[in-house]
Amino acid sequence: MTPQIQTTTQAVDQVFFLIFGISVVMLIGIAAVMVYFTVRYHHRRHPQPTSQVRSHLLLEITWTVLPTILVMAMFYYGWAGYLALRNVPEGAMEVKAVARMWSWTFEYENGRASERLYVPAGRPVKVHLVSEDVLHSFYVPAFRIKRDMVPGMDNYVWFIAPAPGSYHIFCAEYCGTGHADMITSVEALPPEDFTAWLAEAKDQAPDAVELLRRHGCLGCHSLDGSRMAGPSFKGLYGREKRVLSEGRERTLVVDAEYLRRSILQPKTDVVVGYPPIMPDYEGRIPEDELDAMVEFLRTLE
Ligand SMILES: [Cu+2]
Repeated sequence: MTPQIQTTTQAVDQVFFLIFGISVVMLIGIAAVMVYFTVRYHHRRHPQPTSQVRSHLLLEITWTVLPTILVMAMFYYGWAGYLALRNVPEGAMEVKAVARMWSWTFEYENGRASERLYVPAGRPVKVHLVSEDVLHSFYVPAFRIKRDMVPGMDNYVWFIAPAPGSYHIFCAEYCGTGHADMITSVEALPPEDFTAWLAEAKDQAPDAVELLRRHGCLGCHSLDGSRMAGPSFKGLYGREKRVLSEGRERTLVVDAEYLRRSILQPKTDVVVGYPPIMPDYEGRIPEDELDAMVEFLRTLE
């Protein structure tokens, strides 16, 4: 990597402080002149208007040209900063960020997936933004990047984590009940640690819990019986549940067939007391992974 790359943090901060600086000078300057004029030209000192000036060409030009230069400068640096955010440096590592109600999955080029975004420190990372359901927004305050994730639309951000450490990722677009649960992090590792992390577990098949996490199930369903946006997985299998099917309530016993149906078409039989908000997973989960997850849920009775 070239050491001269400007980071997104630098690109945004420079523009921010420029505009902030201009604003402070204007605020203080205008307020000071206003106060001075209020005192200096108070009507008790000047009961009658004394000035006969109708227009003043030089003044008119000055207060037209100066602000124009100022706002054009702000525009120029703002545009340059925007381009810096859109032009990904060469050699960036590519990752796919998948957002859904209400969890994140990060997928790497070698097929590894994780809930947190692991990156090598000091290297540019390009993040492809994919939403599986509604509007979300990928927001990392530490790197000054925030970009909406629109279903069906390709988008991206890039950043460099300057040093190893943990940096917050938020969803910055209100996306429903579990919106506040969409907190995760960028975990920047020293490059050699990252390479080791990426290689590890590459060949071993993900276990069922990992699959549940990867497909976002654990964003709404707990494994320990605690109540989240959806019913807990614990103690589900084999129990009788009151469900709402096409508007009428009925009782059914949770079996493998019901679990399958509730993943693929969750709105068919919704457990009473929970809103029908889970998205359909029809066609989005490979058959063998679905089997593994259902099999695992049966063991949680
Ligand atoms: Cu969201």
